[in-house]
Amino acid sequence: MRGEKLLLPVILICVLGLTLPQTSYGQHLSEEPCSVQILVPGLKGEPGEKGEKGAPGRPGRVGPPGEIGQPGLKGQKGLMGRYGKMGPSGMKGVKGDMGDPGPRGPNGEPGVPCECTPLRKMIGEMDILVAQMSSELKFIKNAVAGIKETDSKVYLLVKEEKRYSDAEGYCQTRGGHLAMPKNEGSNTAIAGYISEAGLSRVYIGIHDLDHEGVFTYVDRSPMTTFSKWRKGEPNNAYDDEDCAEMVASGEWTDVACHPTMYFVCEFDKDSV
Ligand SMILES: [Ca+2]
Ligand SMILES: [Ca+2]
Repeated sequence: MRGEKLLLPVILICVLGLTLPQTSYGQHLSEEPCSVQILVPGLKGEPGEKGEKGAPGRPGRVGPPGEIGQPGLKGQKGLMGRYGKMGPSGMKGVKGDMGDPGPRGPNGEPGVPCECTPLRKMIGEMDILVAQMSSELKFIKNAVAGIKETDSKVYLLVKEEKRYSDAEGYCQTRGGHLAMPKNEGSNTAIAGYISEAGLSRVYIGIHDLDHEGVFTYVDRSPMTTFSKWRKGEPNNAYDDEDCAEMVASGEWTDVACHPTMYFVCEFDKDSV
């Protein structure tokens, strides 16, 4: 190979010398005519000295990923971890069954002897007091609902049906009497009370219980100048009429004392 390369340029120089026109180069060639020369490669030279070590080459390309290796052997068991944080409180559970009764406790100290009879009596009196206060409250409610008055008297229509004696007792308990009209003014006031209430009759405080035919007021004060008997009354019908009622017109009638009906109490203004 190396011999052929050397031979070719020598041959070319010879051809040019034959064909080119007259030039300075050609004149020069013409002075040394072309001759055939056989070029033989020389003997192989002695090996040169070893060169210096070259610079390090560039890194090669990254190779393809290797195959997945075999699984390693199982490691040793690790140490116990730390305690975790306390969790949130759970929901309240269902109430459990009642436990067995505990042992009996020691006896208590002896108590104070009970004076029970006075206590029972006191309780009974308090019950009565409560009943009276309830009745008073009802009385006050009635009074607030409507009460009639004159210059000296206050009249209260009691809408509870009672016998004559019970009605008077009711009025006395509250410091009064059944109404005792002793003049036209008071009689008119009571009559108005009856008619306004839409009633037809009420007990008033007049009777002849002590002496038949001799009517007095319920406080035993005598009847003097004023009376308002309806025509034909008092007639002591059936020989059984010793009490008096007032009808809506304001007139009086003697009637039996045992039927129950509404009534009118009167109170002195000074005592109210
Ligand atoms: Ca009579
Ligand atoms: Ca009569």
